[in-house]
Amino acid sequence: MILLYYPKLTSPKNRRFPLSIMALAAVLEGREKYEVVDGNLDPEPDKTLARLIETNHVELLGVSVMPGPQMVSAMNSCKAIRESYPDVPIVWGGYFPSTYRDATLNANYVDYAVRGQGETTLLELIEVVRGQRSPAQVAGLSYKEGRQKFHNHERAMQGPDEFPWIPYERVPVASYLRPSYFGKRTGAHQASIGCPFQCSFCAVHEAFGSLQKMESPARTAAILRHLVDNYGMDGVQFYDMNFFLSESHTRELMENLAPLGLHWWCEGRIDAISRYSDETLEWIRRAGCTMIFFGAESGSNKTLREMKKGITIEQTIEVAKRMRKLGIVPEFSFVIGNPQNPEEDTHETISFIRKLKRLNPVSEIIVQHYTPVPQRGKMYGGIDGGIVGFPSTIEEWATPRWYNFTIRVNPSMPWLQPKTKKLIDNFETVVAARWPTVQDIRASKASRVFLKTISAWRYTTGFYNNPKELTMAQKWIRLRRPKVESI
Ligand code: B12
Repeated sequence: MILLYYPKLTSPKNRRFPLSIMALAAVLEGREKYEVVDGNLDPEPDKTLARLIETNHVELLGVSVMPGPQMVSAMNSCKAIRESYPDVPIVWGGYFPSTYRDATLNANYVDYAVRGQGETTLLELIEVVRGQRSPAQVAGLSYKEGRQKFHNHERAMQGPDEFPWIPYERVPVASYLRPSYFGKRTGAHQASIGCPFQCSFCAVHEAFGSLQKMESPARTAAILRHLVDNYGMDGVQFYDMNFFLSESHTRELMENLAPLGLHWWCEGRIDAISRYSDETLEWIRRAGCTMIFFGAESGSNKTLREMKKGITIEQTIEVAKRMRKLGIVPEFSFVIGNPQNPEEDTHETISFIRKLKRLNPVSEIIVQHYTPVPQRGKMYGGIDGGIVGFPSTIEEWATPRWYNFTIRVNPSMPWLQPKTKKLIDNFETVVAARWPTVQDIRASKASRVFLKTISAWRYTTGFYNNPKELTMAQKWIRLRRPKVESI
Protein backbone atom coordinates (compact mmCIF):
# COMPACT_ATOMS: atom_id res chain seq x y z
CA MET A 1 0.00 0.00 0.00
CA ILE A 2 1.05 3.60 -0.67
CA LEU A 3 0.12 6.20 1.97
CA LEU A 4 -0.45 9.78 0.85
CA TYR A 5 -0.30 12.27 3.69
CA TYR A 6 -1.23 15.98 3.68
CA PRO A 7 0.00 17.37 7.04
CA LYS A 8 -2.06 19.99 8.86
CA LEU A 9 -1.43 23.56 7.73
CA THR A 10 -4.62 25.38 8.54
CA SER A 11 -7.59 25.27 10.89
CA PRO A 12 -10.39 22.80 10.07
CA LYS A 13 -12.77 25.58 9.07
CA ASN A 14 -10.28 26.95 6.50
CA ARG A 15 -9.40 23.62 4.96
CA ARG A 16 -9.57 23.16 1.20
CA PHE A 17 -9.06 20.24 -1.13
CA PRO A 18 -5.54 18.86 -0.55
CA LEU A 19 -4.96 19.20 -4.29
CA SER A 20 -1.37 17.95 -4.32
CA ILE A 21 -2.13 14.52 -2.91
CA MET A 22 -5.40 14.32 -4.81
CA ALA A 23 -3.38 14.79 -8.03
CA LEU A 24 -1.10 11.95 -6.93
CA ALA A 25 -4.09 9.79 -6.03
CA ALA A 26 -5.32 10.24 -9.61
CA VAL A 27 -2.33 8.39 -11.03
CA LEU A 28 -2.45 5.65 -8.37
CA GLU A 29 -6.18 4.98 -8.81
CA GLY A 30 -6.78 1.59 -10.40
CA ARG A 31 -3.04 0.74 -10.31
CA GLU A 32 -2.04 0.70 -6.67
CA LYS A 33 -3.67 0.18 -3.31
CA TYR A 34 -3.48 3.54 -1.54
CA GLU A 35 -4.97 5.65 1.27
CA VAL A 36 -5.20 9.41 1.71
CA VAL A 37 -4.75 11.00 5.16
CA ASP A 38 -5.40 14.73 5.55
CA GLY A 39 -4.23 16.39 8.78
CA ASN A 40 -6.59 19.33 8.16
CA LEU A 41 -9.50 16.94 8.48
CA ASP A 42 -8.31 14.12 10.71
CA PRO A 43 -7.74 15.36 14.30
CA GLU A 44 -5.22 12.57 14.95
CA PRO A 45 -3.42 11.88 11.67
CA ASP A 46 -0.41 10.25 13.35
CA LYS A 47 -2.65 7.64 14.94
CA THR A 48 -4.38 7.01 11.60
CA LEU A 49 -1.03 6.62 9.84
CA ALA A 50 0.18 4.22 12.56
CA ARG A 51 -3.00 2.17 12.30
CA LEU A 52 -2.68 1.94 8.51
CA ILE A 53 0.98 0.94 8.77
CA GLU A 54 0.20 -1.74 11.33
CA THR A 55 -2.65 -3.25 9.35
CA ASN A 56 -1.13 -3.08 5.85
CA HIS A 57 2.16 -3.60 4.06
CA VAL A 58 3.04 0.06 3.50
CA GLU A 59 5.67 0.34 0.78
CA LEU A 60 5.98 4.13 0.76
CA LEU A 61 4.74 7.08 2.79
CA GLY A 62 4.38 10.15 0.52
CA VAL A 63 4.16 13.46 2.36
CA SER A 64 3.19 16.78 0.78
CA VAL A 65 5.05 19.72 2.31
CA MET A 66 4.58 23.46 1.87
CA PRO A 67 6.97 25.69 3.88
CA GLY A 68 5.69 27.01 7.24
CA PRO A 69 3.06 25.30 9.40
CA GLN A 70 2.81 22.29 7.12
CA MET A 71 6.56 21.66 7.30
CA VAL A 72 6.38 21.65 11.10
CA SER A 73 3.49 19.14 11.11
CA ALA A 74 5.33 16.97 8.54
CA MET A 75 8.51 17.04 10.63
CA ASN A 76 6.73 15.93 13.81
CA SER A 77 4.75 13.15 12.12
CA CYS A 78 7.71 11.77 10.16
CA LYS A 79 9.97 11.71 13.24
CA ALA A 80 7.36 9.68 15.10
CA ILE A 81 6.77 7.29 12.20
CA ARG A 82 10.48 6.76 11.65
CA GLU A 83 10.95 5.95 15.30
CA SER A 84 8.12 3.42 15.48
CA TYR A 85 8.30 2.03 11.94
CA PRO A 86 11.88 2.47 10.69
CA ASP A 87 11.32 0.23 7.65
CA VAL A 88 8.71 2.45 5.96
CA PRO A 89 10.43 4.56 3.26
CA ILE A 90 9.44 8.23 3.43
CA VAL A 91 9.33 10.69 0.51
CA TRP A 92 8.60 14.40 0.75
CA GLY A 93 7.19 16.28 -2.23
CA GLY A 94 5.83 19.81 -2.78
CA TYR A 95 7.27 23.29 -2.43
CA PHE A 96 9.44 22.72 0.64
CA PRO A 97 11.55 19.85 -0.72
CA SER A 98 11.51 21.40 -4.21
CA THR A 99 13.03 24.59 -2.85
CA TYR A 100 15.20 23.24 -0.01
CA ARG A 101 16.28 19.82 -1.25
CA ASP A 102 19.46 19.50 0.85
CA ALA A 103 17.80 20.50 4.12
CA THR A 104 15.11 17.91 3.35
CA LEU A 105 17.57 15.09 2.75
CA ASN A 106 19.61 16.05 5.81
CA ALA A 107 16.79 14.67 7.96
CA ASN A 108 17.18 11.02 8.95
CA TYR A 109 13.40 10.63 8.67
CA VAL A 110 13.24 11.56 4.95
CA ASP A 111 14.64 9.17 2.33
CA TYR A 112 13.64 10.87 -0.91
CA ALA A 113 12.64 14.35 -2.08
CA VAL A 114 10.50 14.86 -5.18
CA ARG A 115 11.04 18.22 -6.88
CA GLY A 116 8.39 19.94 -8.99
CA GLN A 117 5.56 18.04 -10.65
CA GLY A 118 5.04 14.75 -8.82
CA GLU A 119 2.73 12.33 -10.63
CA THR A 120 5.15 10.45 -12.87
CA THR A 121 8.05 10.77 -10.42
CA LEU A 122 5.93 9.04 -7.78
CA LEU A 123 5.08 6.15 -10.09
CA GLU A 124 8.76 5.67 -10.91
CA LEU A 125 9.75 5.96 -7.24
CA ILE A 126 7.38 3.13 -6.38
CA GLU A 127 9.43 1.00 -8.79
CA VAL A 128 12.60 2.14 -6.99
CA VAL A 129 11.34 1.02 -3.57
CA ARG A 130 10.35 -2.30 -5.14
CA GLY A 131 13.88 -2.71 -6.45
CA GLN A 132 12.70 -2.55 -10.09
CA ARG A 133 14.50 0.67 -11.02
CA SER A 134 17.56 2.59 -9.93
CA PRO A 135 16.93 5.96 -8.21
CA ALA A 136 19.48 7.48 -10.58
CA GLN A 137 16.99 6.91 -13.42
CA VAL A 138 14.18 9.00 -11.94
CA ALA A 139 14.00 12.59 -13.18
CA GLY A 140 12.99 15.14 -10.56
CA LEU A 141 14.15 12.91 -7.68
CA SER A 142 16.69 13.75 -4.97
CA TYR A 143 18.01 10.88 -2.85
CA LYS A 144 20.91 9.87 -0.69
CA GLU A 145 23.30 6.96 -0.44
CA GLY A 146 25.19 6.98 2.83
CA ARG A 147 26.32 10.58 3.34
CA GLN A 148 26.19 11.46 -0.32
CA LYS A 149 23.21 13.27 -1.84
CA PHE A 150 22.14 13.06 -5.46
CA HIS A 151 19.88 15.51 -7.28
CA ASN A 152 18.73 14.09 -10.60
CA HIS A 153 17.97 16.41 -13.49
CA GLU A 154 14.59 18.15 -13.69
CA ARG A 155 11.58 16.29 -15.03
CA ALA A 156 9.98 17.61 -18.23
CA MET A 157 6.57 19.08 -17.40
CA GLN A 158 3.41 17.23 -18.45
CA GLY A 159 0.12 19.05 -19.04
CA PRO A 160 -2.91 18.39 -16.80
CA ASP A 161 -4.73 16.59 -19.65
CA GLU A 162 -2.05 13.87 -19.64
CA PHE A 163 -3.25 12.67 -16.22
CA PRO A 164 -6.56 11.12 -15.19
CA TRP A 165 -9.20 13.10 -13.31
CA ILE A 166 -8.88 13.38 -9.54
CA PRO A 167 -10.79 10.47 -7.91
CA TYR A 168 -13.10 12.74 -5.89
CA GLU A 169 -14.96 9.72 -4.55
CA ARG A 170 -11.86 8.87 -2.48
CA VAL A 171 -12.11 12.03 -0.31
CA PRO A 172 -15.06 13.42 1.67
CA VAL A 173 -15.80 16.16 -0.88
CA ALA A 174 -18.59 17.78 1.16
CA SER A 175 -16.16 18.52 4.03
CA TYR A 176 -13.96 20.50 1.66
CA LEU A 177 -16.68 22.70 0.16
CA ARG A 178 -16.56 25.62 2.57
CA PRO A 179 -18.53 28.87 2.90
CA SER A 180 -16.63 31.87 1.55
CA TYR A 181 -17.22 35.18 -0.19
CA PHE A 182 -17.49 33.19 -3.42
CA GLY A 183 -20.16 30.72 -2.39
CA LYS A 184 -21.76 28.61 0.33
CA ARG A 185 -19.86 25.57 -0.90
CA THR A 186 -16.58 26.80 -2.33
CA GLY A 187 -14.15 24.34 -3.87
CA ALA A 188 -10.66 24.62 -5.36
CA HIS A 189 -9.21 23.63 -8.69
CA GLN A 190 -5.96 24.11 -10.59
CA ALA A 191 -6.50 24.39 -14.32
CA SER A 192 -2.84 24.61 -15.36
CA ILE A 193 0.62 23.88 -14.08
CA GLY A 194 3.69 26.13 -13.93
CA CYS A 195 4.23 29.75 -14.88
CA PRO A 196 6.26 31.07 -17.82
CA PHE A 197 7.50 34.17 -16.02
CA GLN A 198 10.66 34.50 -13.96
CA CYS A 199 9.94 37.12 -11.30
CA SER A 200 13.10 37.19 -9.21
CA PHE A 201 11.29 37.14 -5.84
CA CYS A 202 8.91 34.24 -6.50
CA ALA A 203 9.36 30.60 -5.47
CA VAL A 204 7.44 29.04 -8.33
CA HIS A 205 10.13 28.82 -11.03
CA GLU A 206 12.70 27.33 -8.61
CA ALA A 207 10.28 24.44 -8.21
CA PHE A 208 8.65 24.27 -11.65
CA GLY A 209 10.95 26.06 -14.14
CA SER A 210 9.42 28.60 -16.47
CA LEU A 211 6.82 26.82 -18.50
CA GLN A 212 3.05 26.67 -18.19
CA LYS A 213 0.73 23.98 -19.47
CA MET A 214 -3.03 24.50 -19.46
CA GLU A 215 -5.84 22.06 -18.99
CA SER A 216 -8.21 22.05 -21.96
CA PRO A 217 -11.19 24.35 -21.24
CA ALA A 218 -13.65 21.52 -21.95
CA ARG A 219 -12.01 19.31 -19.31
CA THR A 220 -11.91 22.13 -16.72
CA ALA A 221 -15.61 22.72 -17.26
CA ALA A 222 -16.44 19.00 -17.14
CA ILE A 223 -14.63 18.55 -13.80
CA LEU A 224 -16.36 21.58 -12.30
CA ARG A 225 -19.71 20.41 -13.67
CA HIS A 226 -19.16 17.09 -11.87
CA LEU A 227 -18.59 18.97 -8.59
CA VAL A 228 -21.61 21.22 -9.16
CA ASP A 229 -24.01 18.43 -10.08
CA ASN A 230 -22.89 15.82 -7.55
CA TYR A 231 -21.81 17.90 -4.57
CA GLY A 232 -23.60 21.24 -4.97
CA MET A 233 -20.42 23.29 -5.36
CA ASP A 234 -21.37 26.92 -6.04
CA GLY A 235 -18.03 28.74 -5.88
CA VAL A 236 -14.45 27.93 -6.76
CA GLN A 237 -10.94 29.24 -6.21
CA PHE A 238 -8.54 28.58 -9.06
CA TYR A 239 -5.09 27.98 -7.63
CA ASP A 240 -3.26 28.38 -10.94
CA MET A 241 -0.17 30.53 -10.71
CA ASN A 242 -1.37 32.34 -13.80
CA PHE A 243 -5.00 31.77 -14.79
CA PHE A 244 -5.06 34.00 -17.88
CA LEU A 245 -2.31 32.90 -20.23
CA SER A 246 -3.50 33.99 -23.65
CA GLU A 247 -6.58 35.90 -24.72
CA SER A 248 -7.82 33.17 -27.07
CA HIS A 249 -7.50 30.49 -24.37
CA THR A 250 -9.25 32.76 -21.87
CA ARG A 251 -12.17 33.32 -24.26
CA GLU A 252 -12.62 29.59 -24.81
CA LEU A 253 -12.37 28.87 -21.07
CA MET A 254 -14.91 31.59 -20.21
CA GLU A 255 -17.39 30.28 -22.77
CA ASN A 256 -17.07 26.86 -21.12
CA LEU A 257 -17.37 28.19 -17.55
CA ALA A 258 -20.29 30.57 -18.07
CA PRO A 259 -23.07 27.90 -18.11
CA LEU A 260 -21.93 26.55 -14.71
CA GLY A 261 -23.21 29.62 -12.82
CA LEU A 262 -20.26 29.58 -10.40
CA HIS A 263 -18.68 32.54 -8.62
CA TRP A 264 -14.93 32.34 -8.62
CA TRP A 265 -11.52 33.73 -7.67
CA CYS A 266 -8.27 33.39 -9.56
CA GLU A 267 -4.81 34.86 -9.93
CA GLY A 268 -4.14 36.92 -13.05
CA ARG A 269 -1.36 39.06 -14.43
CA ILE A 270 -1.76 42.80 -14.78
CA ASP A 271 -0.04 42.98 -18.18
CA ALA A 272 -2.23 40.21 -19.62
CA ILE A 273 -5.50 41.74 -18.39
CA SER A 274 -4.49 45.24 -19.45
CA ARG A 275 -4.09 43.98 -23.02
CA TYR A 276 -7.42 42.09 -23.18
CA SER A 277 -10.29 43.63 -25.15
CA ASP A 278 -13.40 44.93 -23.36
CA GLU A 279 -15.30 42.04 -24.91
CA THR A 280 -12.99 39.43 -23.33
CA LEU A 281 -13.24 41.16 -19.95
CA GLU A 282 -17.00 41.11 -20.26
CA TRP A 283 -16.79 37.34 -20.89
CA ILE A 284 -14.71 36.95 -17.72
CA ARG A 285 -17.41 38.74 -15.74
CA ARG A 286 -20.19 36.79 -17.38
CA ALA A 287 -18.43 33.51 -16.57
CA GLY A 288 -18.78 34.33 -12.85
CA CYS A 289 -15.44 35.92 -11.96
CA THR A 290 -15.87 37.82 -8.69
CA MET A 291 -12.33 38.65 -7.66
CA ILE A 292 -8.90 38.54 -9.27
CA PHE A 293 -5.64 38.46 -7.32
CA PHE A 294 -2.98 40.56 -9.05
CA GLY A 295 0.69 40.76 -8.10
CA ALA A 296 1.09 44.56 -8.39
CA GLU A 297 4.22 44.27 -6.19
CA SER A 298 5.50 47.85 -6.19
CA GLY A 299 4.69 51.49 -6.78
CA SER A 300 7.90 52.06 -8.73
CA ASN A 301 8.68 51.07 -12.31
CA LYS A 302 12.39 50.83 -11.46
CA THR A 303 11.65 48.27 -8.74
CA LEU A 304 9.28 46.34 -11.03
CA ARG A 305 12.09 46.12 -13.61
CA GLU A 306 14.48 44.85 -10.93
CA MET A 307 11.92 42.23 -9.93
CA LYS A 308 11.69 41.12 -13.58
CA LYS A 309 7.95 41.44 -13.09
CA GLY A 310 7.13 42.49 -16.65
CA ILE A 311 4.43 45.00 -15.67
CA THR A 312 4.32 48.79 -15.18
CA ILE A 313 2.51 50.92 -12.61
CA GLU A 314 0.58 52.50 -15.51
CA GLN A 315 -0.82 49.06 -16.37
CA THR A 316 -1.82 48.51 -12.73
CA ILE A 317 -3.71 51.82 -12.75
CA GLU A 318 -5.41 50.87 -16.01
CA VAL A 319 -6.46 47.49 -14.57
CA ALA A 320 -7.81 49.10 -11.36
CA LYS A 321 -10.01 51.38 -13.49
CA ARG A 322 -11.19 48.62 -15.82
CA MET A 323 -12.05 46.31 -12.90
CA ARG A 324 -14.12 49.09 -11.34
CA LYS A 325 -16.14 49.52 -14.53
CA LEU A 326 -16.60 45.79 -14.80
CA GLY A 327 -17.61 45.18 -11.17
CA ILE A 328 -14.86 42.62 -10.44
CA VAL A 329 -12.92 43.18 -7.20
CA PRO A 330 -9.16 43.43 -7.81
CA GLU A 331 -6.96 42.13 -5.02
CA PHE A 332 -3.60 43.90 -5.36
CA SER A 333 -0.64 42.34 -3.59
CA PHE A 334 2.59 44.23 -2.85
CA VAL A 335 6.05 42.98 -1.92
CA ILE A 336 7.54 45.91 -0.03
CA GLY A 337 11.15 46.53 1.01
CA ASN A 338 13.58 46.55 -1.91
CA PRO A 339 16.94 45.75 -0.20
CA GLN A 340 18.70 48.45 -2.24
CA ASN A 341 16.52 51.27 -0.97
CA PRO A 342 13.82 49.98 1.38
CA GLU A 343 12.79 53.39 2.72
CA GLU A 344 12.18 54.96 -0.69
CA ASP A 345 10.49 51.78 -1.92
CA THR A 346 8.15 51.76 1.07
CA HIS A 347 7.15 55.42 0.70
CA GLU A 348 6.64 55.14 -3.06
CA THR A 349 4.55 52.00 -2.70
CA ILE A 350 2.39 53.40 0.10
CA SER A 351 1.59 56.47 -1.96
CA PHE A 352 0.84 54.27 -4.98
CA ILE A 353 -1.57 52.15 -2.93
CA ARG A 354 -3.35 55.33 -1.83
CA LYS A 355 -3.69 56.33 -5.49
CA LEU A 356 -5.14 52.92 -6.40
CA LYS A 357 -7.64 53.20 -3.56
CA ARG A 358 -8.79 56.57 -4.90
CA LEU A 359 -9.24 55.13 -8.40
CA ASN A 360 -10.98 51.98 -7.23
CA PRO A 361 -12.00 52.01 -3.55
CA VAL A 362 -13.14 48.38 -3.50
CA SER A 363 -9.62 47.16 -4.38
CA GLU A 364 -8.37 44.78 -1.71
CA ILE A 365 -4.79 45.41 -0.64
CA ILE A 366 -2.31 42.77 0.50
CA VAL A 367 0.95 44.06 1.95
CA GLN A 368 3.89 41.68 2.30
CA HIS A 369 7.50 42.10 3.36
CA TYR A 370 10.00 41.01 0.76
CA THR A 371 11.19 37.56 1.87
CA PRO A 372 13.80 36.04 -0.45
CA VAL A 373 13.56 32.49 -1.78
CA PRO A 374 16.23 30.59 -3.75
CA GLN A 375 16.26 31.42 -7.45
CA ARG A 376 17.46 29.67 -10.58
CA GLY A 377 18.65 33.11 -11.76
CA LYS A 378 19.58 36.18 -9.72
CA MET A 379 17.71 37.10 -6.55
CA TYR A 380 15.71 40.32 -6.53
CA GLY A 381 17.44 43.11 -4.61
CA GLY A 382 21.05 42.22 -5.50
CA ILE A 383 21.36 40.08 -2.39
CA ASP A 384 22.90 36.94 -3.89
CA GLY A 385 25.43 35.71 -1.34
CA GLY A 386 24.51 38.72 0.79
CA ILE A 387 21.95 37.24 3.16
CA VAL A 388 22.96 34.69 5.73
CA GLY A 389 22.59 31.23 4.17
CA PHE A 390 19.26 29.44 4.39
CA PRO A 391 19.01 26.76 7.12
CA SER A 392 20.50 23.39 6.29
CA THR A 393 18.11 21.36 8.43
CA ILE A 394 14.36 21.02 8.77
CA GLU A 395 14.68 21.60 12.54
CA GLU A 396 16.27 25.00 11.95
CA TRP A 397 13.50 25.92 9.51
CA ALA A 398 11.10 25.18 12.37
CA THR A 399 12.78 27.63 14.80
CA PRO A 400 10.86 30.89 15.43
CA ARG A 401 13.44 32.91 13.47
CA TRP A 402 12.98 30.90 10.25
CA TYR A 403 9.33 30.01 10.79
CA ASN A 404 8.47 33.71 10.91
CA PHE A 405 10.61 34.23 7.84
CA THR A 406 8.70 31.55 5.93
CA ILE A 407 5.26 32.83 6.74
CA ARG A 408 6.48 36.29 5.68
CA VAL A 409 5.10 38.02 8.76
CA ASN A 410 8.38 38.91 10.38
CA PRO A 411 11.24 37.96 8.06
CA SER A 412 13.84 40.02 10.06
CA MET A 413 15.82 41.02 7.01
CA PRO A 414 19.03 42.98 7.65
CA TRP A 415 18.15 45.73 5.18
CA LEU A 416 14.79 46.52 6.76
CA GLN A 417 15.23 49.07 9.56
CA PRO A 418 12.78 48.53 12.47
CA LYS A 419 11.35 51.99 11.72
CA THR A 420 10.54 51.05 8.12
CA LYS A 421 9.15 47.65 9.09
CA LYS A 422 6.90 49.35 11.61
CA LEU A 423 5.70 51.83 9.00
CA ILE A 424 4.76 48.98 6.63
CA ASP A 425 2.93 47.06 9.39
CA ASN A 426 1.14 50.16 10.70
CA PHE A 427 0.08 51.19 7.22
CA GLU A 428 -1.31 47.71 6.64
CA THR A 429 -3.30 47.89 9.87
CA VAL A 430 -4.79 51.26 8.95
CA VAL A 431 -5.72 50.22 5.37
CA ALA A 432 -7.25 46.94 6.60
CA ALA A 433 -9.38 48.88 9.10
CA ARG A 434 -10.33 51.67 6.71
CA TRP A 435 -11.47 49.08 4.13
CA PRO A 436 -12.30 45.82 5.92
CA THR A 437 -11.97 42.93 3.48
CA VAL A 438 -15.15 41.63 1.90
CA GLN A 439 -13.67 38.15 2.20
CA ASP A 440 -14.38 37.94 5.92
CA ILE A 441 -17.95 36.75 5.66
CA ARG A 442 -18.38 36.56 9.44
CA ALA A 443 -17.92 40.30 10.07
CA SER A 444 -21.20 42.13 10.58
CA LYS A 445 -22.11 45.34 8.78
CA ALA A 446 -22.03 47.20 12.11
CA SER A 447 -18.49 46.09 12.93
CA ARG A 448 -17.29 47.12 9.49
CA VAL A 449 -18.83 50.56 9.86
CA PHE A 450 -17.26 50.88 13.31
CA LEU A 451 -13.77 50.02 12.05
CA LYS A 452 -14.09 52.30 9.03
CA THR A 453 -15.18 55.16 11.24
CA ILE A 454 -12.44 54.88 13.84
CA SER A 455 -9.69 54.53 11.23
CA ALA A 456 -10.85 57.27 8.85
CA TRP A 457 -8.87 60.12 10.50
CA ARG A 458 -5.62 58.15 10.39
CA TYR A 459 -5.98 57.28 6.72
CA THR A 460 -7.01 60.82 5.75
CA THR A 461 -4.13 62.48 7.58
CA GLY A 462 -1.58 59.74 6.79
CA PHE A 463 -0.81 59.35 10.50
CA TYR A 464 -0.15 55.62 10.82
CA ASN A 465 1.95 55.59 14.03
CA ASN A 466 1.11 53.02 16.66
CA PRO A 467 -2.52 52.25 15.63
CA LYS A 468 -3.16 50.29 18.85
CA GLU A 469 -6.86 51.10 18.99
CA LEU A 470 -7.30 49.56 15.51
CA THR A 471 -5.39 46.40 16.35
CA MET A 472 -7.49 45.99 19.47
CA ALA A 473 -10.73 46.65 17.61
CA GLN A 474 -9.76 44.17 14.86
CA LYS A 475 -8.99 41.53 17.48
CA TRP A 476 -12.18 42.25 19.35
CA ILE A 477 -14.29 42.01 16.19
CA ARG A 478 -12.03 39.12 15.06
CA LEU A 479 -11.87 40.65 11.59
CA ARG A 480 -9.52 38.83 9.29
CA ARG A 481 -7.12 40.55 6.93
CA PRO A 482 -7.09 39.72 3.21
CA LYS A 483 -5.48 36.30 2.89
CA VAL A 484 -2.51 35.66 0.66
CA GLU A 485 -3.69 32.72 -1.37
CA SER A 486 -1.03 32.32 -3.89
CA ILE A 487 1.80 34.70 -4.50
C1 B12 B 1 -3.48 26.63 -2.12
C2 B12 B 1 -2.25 27.26 -1.54
C3 B12 B 1 -2.26 27.49 -0.18
C4 B12 B 1 -3.43 27.16 0.71
C5 B12 B 1 -3.43 25.66 1.11
C6 B12 B 1 -4.78 25.05 0.84
C7 B12 B 1 -5.08 23.76 1.52
N1 B12 B 1 -5.19 22.70 0.79
O1 B12 B 1 -5.27 23.73 2.69
C8 B12 B 1 -3.21 28.13 1.91
C9 B12 B 1 -4.00 29.41 1.65
C10 B12 B 1 -3.61 27.59 3.28
C11 B12 B 1 -1.71 28.43 1.76
C12 B12 B 1 -0.96 28.97 2.77
C13 B12 B 1 0.38 29.31 2.65
N2 B12 B 1 1.15 29.23 1.55
CO1 B12 B 1 0.50 28.51 -0.11
N3 B12 B 1 -0.06 28.16 -1.86
C14 B12 B 1 -1.14 27.60 -2.34
C15 B12 B 1 -1.06 27.54 -3.87
C16 B12 B 1 -1.91 28.69 -4.42
C17 B12 B 1 -1.55 26.27 -4.56
C18 B12 B 1 -1.01 24.95 -4.03
C19 B12 B 1 -1.78 23.84 -4.67
O2 B12 B 1 -2.70 23.29 -4.10
N4 B12 B 1 -1.44 23.48 -5.91
C20 B12 B 1 -2.05 22.41 -6.64
C21 B12 B 1 -1.23 21.10 -6.53
C22 B12 B 1 -1.78 20.07 -7.48
O3 B12 B 1 0.11 21.40 -6.89
P1 B12 B 1 1.33 21.23 -5.88
O4 B12 B 1 0.92 21.53 -4.50
O5 B12 B 1 2.49 21.95 -6.40
O6 B12 B 1 1.63 19.65 -5.96
C23 B12 B 1 2.37 19.06 -7.02
C24 B12 B 1 3.87 18.99 -6.76
O7 B12 B 1 4.36 19.99 -5.89
C25 B12 B 1 4.12 17.62 -6.26
N5 B12 B 1 3.89 17.26 -4.87
C26 B12 B 1 3.30 17.93 -3.89
N6 B12 B 1 3.24 17.20 -2.78
C27 B12 B 1 3.81 16.01 -3.04
C28 B12 B 1 4.03 14.88 -2.25
C29 B12 B 1 4.67 13.77 -2.80
C30 B12 B 1 4.87 12.57 -1.97
C31 B12 B 1 5.11 13.80 -4.15
C32 B12 B 1 5.77 12.62 -4.75
C33 B12 B 1 4.89 14.94 -4.94
C34 B12 B 1 4.25 16.03 -4.38
O8 B12 B 1 3.19 16.87 -7.01
C35 B12 B 1 1.96 17.60 -7.09
C36 B12 B 1 1.28 17.24 -8.41
O9 B12 B 1 2.14 17.54 -9.50
C37 B12 B 1 0.47 27.74 -4.09
C38 B12 B 1 0.83 28.46 -5.39
C39 B12 B 1 0.64 27.56 -6.55
N7 B12 B 1 -0.19 27.97 -7.49
O10 B12 B 1 1.19 26.48 -6.58
C40 B12 B 1 0.91 28.54 -2.87
C41 B12 B 1 2.31 28.33 -2.30
C42 B12 B 1 2.61 26.85 -2.31
N8 B12 B 1 2.18 28.79 -0.92
C43 B12 B 1 3.25 29.32 -0.47
C44 B12 B 1 3.42 29.84 0.84
C45 B12 B 1 4.77 30.51 1.15
C46 B12 B 1 2.39 29.74 1.77
C47 B12 B 1 2.51 30.22 3.21
C48 B12 B 1 3.67 29.52 3.95
C49 B12 B 1 2.77 31.69 3.36
C50 B12 B 1 1.78 32.63 2.80
N9 B12 B 1 1.57 33.62 3.58
O11 B12 B 1 1.25 32.47 1.74
C51 B12 B 1 1.12 29.88 3.82
C52 B12 B 1 1.31 28.93 5.02
C53 B12 B 1 0.07 28.53 5.69
C54 B12 B 1 -0.43 29.43 6.77
N10 B12 B 1 -1.28 28.88 7.61
O12 B12 B 1 -0.09 30.58 6.90
C55 B12 B 1 4.33 29.39 -1.49
C56 B12 B 1 5.48 28.40 -1.25
C57 B12 B 1 6.79 28.92 -1.81
C58 B12 B 1 8.03 28.59 -1.12
N11 B12 B 1 8.79 27.61 -1.58
O13 B12 B 1 8.38 29.24 -0.17
C59 B12 B 1 3.52 29.19 -2.82
C60 B12 B 1 4.27 28.52 -3.98
C61 B12 B 1 3.08 30.57 -3.26
C62 B12 B 1 4.27 31.40 -3.78
N12 B12 B 1 4.36 31.66 -5.06
O14 B12 B 1 5.09 31.87 -3.03
N13 B12 B 1 -1.26 28.14 0.52
